[in-house]
Amino acid sequence: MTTAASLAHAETNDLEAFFMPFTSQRQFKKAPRLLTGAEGVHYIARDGRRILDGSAGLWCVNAGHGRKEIAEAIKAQADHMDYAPSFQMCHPAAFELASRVANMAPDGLDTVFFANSGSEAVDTALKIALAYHRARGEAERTRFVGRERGYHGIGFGGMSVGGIKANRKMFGTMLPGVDHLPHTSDLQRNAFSRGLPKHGIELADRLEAICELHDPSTIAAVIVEPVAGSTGVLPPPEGYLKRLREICDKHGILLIFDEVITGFGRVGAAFAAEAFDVTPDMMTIAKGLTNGAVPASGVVMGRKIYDAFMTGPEWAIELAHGYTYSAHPLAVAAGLATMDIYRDEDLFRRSAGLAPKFEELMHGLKDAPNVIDIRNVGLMGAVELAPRPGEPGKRGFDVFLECFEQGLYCRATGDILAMSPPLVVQESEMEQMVGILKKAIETVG
Ligand code: PXG
Repeated sequence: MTTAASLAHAETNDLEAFFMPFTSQRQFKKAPRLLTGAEGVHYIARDGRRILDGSAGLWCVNAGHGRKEIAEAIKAQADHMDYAPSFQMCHPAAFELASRVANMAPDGLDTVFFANSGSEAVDTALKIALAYHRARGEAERTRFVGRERGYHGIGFGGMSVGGIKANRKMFGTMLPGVDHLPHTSDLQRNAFSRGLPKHGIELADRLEAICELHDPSTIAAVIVEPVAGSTGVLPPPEGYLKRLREICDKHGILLIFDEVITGFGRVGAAFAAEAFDVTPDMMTIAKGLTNGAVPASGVVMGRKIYDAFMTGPEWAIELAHGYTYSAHPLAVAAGLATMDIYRDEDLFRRSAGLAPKFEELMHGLKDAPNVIDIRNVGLMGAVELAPRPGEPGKRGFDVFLECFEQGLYCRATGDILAMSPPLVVQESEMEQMVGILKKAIETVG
């Protein structure tokens, strides 16, 4: 019989069959980093070592690992009803989760479409933008604007509006009609910023230039992460998101915030939209929606978008879009249990309360070797290292490996180390995490 305990101790003797996502396969398979347990802010490695989780998994385990309430909710749902379709049928809890999320979202965002991953949520939001304009008689609005260094997952839509070079260049074909705003990293003017950088609001004005170039009536939507995550934590310059909002409003363009990382407390409020007081027309959400326990994502939008589709005969399908697993019962059960934890433990406020200490700790790395920038907002932070000549990304990868040796899991993106601990982290655990990161940066040199 396979039990959790036997799985935890299973010997893995053939790693070849799994083509791993975003992984250096050959390096990994020579020296695999296998995790077999997780609890609170720790992973347990296969050799029994406790590894601090400095990244909340992949920015998703906001309430910490091993939450019994979530596991029990998933089990109860699986015992009761494993699966229910959400095409022309549904189950009650799906509506409850949609309401809970809508209540948590900024005023005016009150309708949720469910999908399974951030990538699917992004593709869904882009498609809804196109269909919304079309439904209102503005079918010529087909263009999208993303941003350099943006990450919106790896579907064709998300890859195309995304701006991480490495994720695009090996595939060639992209969605047509996409422009990119400049990224907001500015090490000359903003290095070692705490919170939102002072300089760069004018970068939002590039949207006006793109509007002039194509005529704004051809642009369906602008999509940005309120804080760019995967590229190495780029908080928005002061005033930048408001400026984007104004330009979108002026030209009838939908503004989409990709809150896959920033949602559910990561920046000290339910959503970045709330933290920065800018309300988009749509928000994509995933990760923290279920605490990472079951894949789930969604698009949260205003009633005006939903209502635009409610034309035609009542028996007709209003939006020809959806997934077999939209609002999957296990995901919904995990989502509801997760929402309870966020509420009962007041985790978004807790995140805001921890942020100053996190900021102080992260900026304490300033004098470590090769550090050229540190930035942070909420419980997201990054340390940027100077690349080794001719080997961009190698120094960051070496620090990542050294961290793991020393008992910390964090994410490396190029030569940037990103930290996003679970929101249940204790101050002493943040000290340990940043302490290991410091030692690793010093050891690697
Ligand atoms: N949008 C944003 C803003 C994301 O961060 C996605 C969409 C795609 O989500 P899915 O569920 O399709 O992966 C993401 C995902 C990292 C890292 O360490 C970040 C993500 C995924 C894996 C690793 O930077 N973000």
